[in-house]
Amino acid sequence: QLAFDWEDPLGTMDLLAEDEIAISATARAYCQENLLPRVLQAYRDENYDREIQEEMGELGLLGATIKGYGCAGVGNVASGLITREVERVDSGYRSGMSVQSALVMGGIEEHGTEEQKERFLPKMAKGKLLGCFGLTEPNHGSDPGSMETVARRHPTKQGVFLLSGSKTWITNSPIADVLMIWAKLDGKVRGFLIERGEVRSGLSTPAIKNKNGLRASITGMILMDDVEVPEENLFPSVEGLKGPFSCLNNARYGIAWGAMGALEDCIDRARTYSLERKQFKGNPLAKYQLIQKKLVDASTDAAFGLLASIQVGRLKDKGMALPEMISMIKRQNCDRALVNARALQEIFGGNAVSYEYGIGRHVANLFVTQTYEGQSDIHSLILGRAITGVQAFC
Ligand code: TGC
Ligand code: FAD
Repeated sequence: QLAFDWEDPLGTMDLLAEDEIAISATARAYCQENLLPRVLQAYRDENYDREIQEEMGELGLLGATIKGYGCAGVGNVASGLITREVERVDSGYRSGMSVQSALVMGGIEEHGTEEQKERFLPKMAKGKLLGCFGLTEPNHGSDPGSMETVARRHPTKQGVFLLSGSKTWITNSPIADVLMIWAKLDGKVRGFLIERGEVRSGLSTPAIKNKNGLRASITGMILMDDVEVPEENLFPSVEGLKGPFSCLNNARYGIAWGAMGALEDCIDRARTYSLERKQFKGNPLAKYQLIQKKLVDASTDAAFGLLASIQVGRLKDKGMALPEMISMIKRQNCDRALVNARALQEIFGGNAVSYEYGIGRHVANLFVTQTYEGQSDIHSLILGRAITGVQAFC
């Protein structure tokens, strides 16, 4: 007997292979049993538990699409399903994982030498080495092409570069072992890997405290004053912004999935609350049409967002996903998740203000997901350029 399933309104399970369903179930069990019980305290204390990366590593969740080097080698839809489950708990946990997996491991896989891959990827896959991705600077966020961080050749030591400049709003930076830094060498953007354990001077990574969103992840700056980096830690072939942007394609794709996980959790929480909370003659809030409409709007956007993510994931597996497609799902899913989460928050009345109900945490987090990896209006301009052929950035 077919029946409408409010948790999967458009029957997306039918589009998934058996192994994808199994991977999603494993990720869900881990996230609900191990991350959910921690998140309230972590969010209150603004604390990121470093062990989470090792737990994820044990389960094969880190760098999951990479083939070899101790990684699981799963498809892009399976990887999206993992991301969705992590962000169902909290965007901050997904952030820590995305930076490790999509940005740093993905960047090394795409641009690194064979020696760099062997040196870093197996330990990163186990969560033993933690990475961060340094692109944004205090004066250049949406426009990283104007970055001021520079690399120059050491005046006396052969095969050594000196990195100077500052990066800000960098997820994982205060605790990262491997810092992927994008800097200009002879005027061209190049990628360098700083190994914290090898640095003798000139590097500091202060945490940025008192955030009002993403409090369960750790964020900081990267301050560099002639930090020595050996030549073997330079990406040898990639030059220009396509270096960092190709890493961002993978991370933006993951965020599109993750935002749907957060929205689905908001729907679940708001639905339960609306059935339990009674106002006016003992009626549950769920009986009122305005409440129902909020739930319907959110469910529809979550279901459509999921379908779009699956489609782009299938194309990605075939090497046919274009950056513009990823911009479209990143922008749409983050925007719709934020708008709907904000509307669902109203269902909780005054209780929405309490940490215990979880909805305010998602709303605050979803503002950040709409902002990082290209703020939504920036993705509008990327898509506007693709549609009209005219660029409107400046
Ligand atoms: P533009 O002229 O458009 O492009 C410069 C070069 O880059 C190439 N390119 C891409 N390559 C691969 N994938 C993409 N998505 C690419 N987009 C551009 C392009 O082909 C060109 O190559 P070439 O060979 O001709 O040099 O560059 P622009 O300076 O005009 O860029 C404008 C714009 C808006 C597209 C870009 O700057 C942008 O996307 N800004 C947003 C910045 C951003 O997303 N920052 C993210 C920082 S990392 C982060 O937020 C991590 S949060 C992680 C977490 O905690 O989860
Ligand atoms: P700005 O570039 O100053 O933009 C401000 C506003 O102006 C935005 O709304 C933007 O859309 C708009 N705007 C800018 N230019 C235009 C234009 N031409 N036309 C119309 N509107 C425009 N970065 C990293 O490199 N690594 C990380 O790990 C990382 N993690 C982060 C974690 C957190 C918690 C946060 C908050 C940010 C993180 N970021 C990271 C930085 C993030 O990518 C940037 O904040 C983002 O790219 C926006 O840059 P900005 O903050 O400088 O804003």
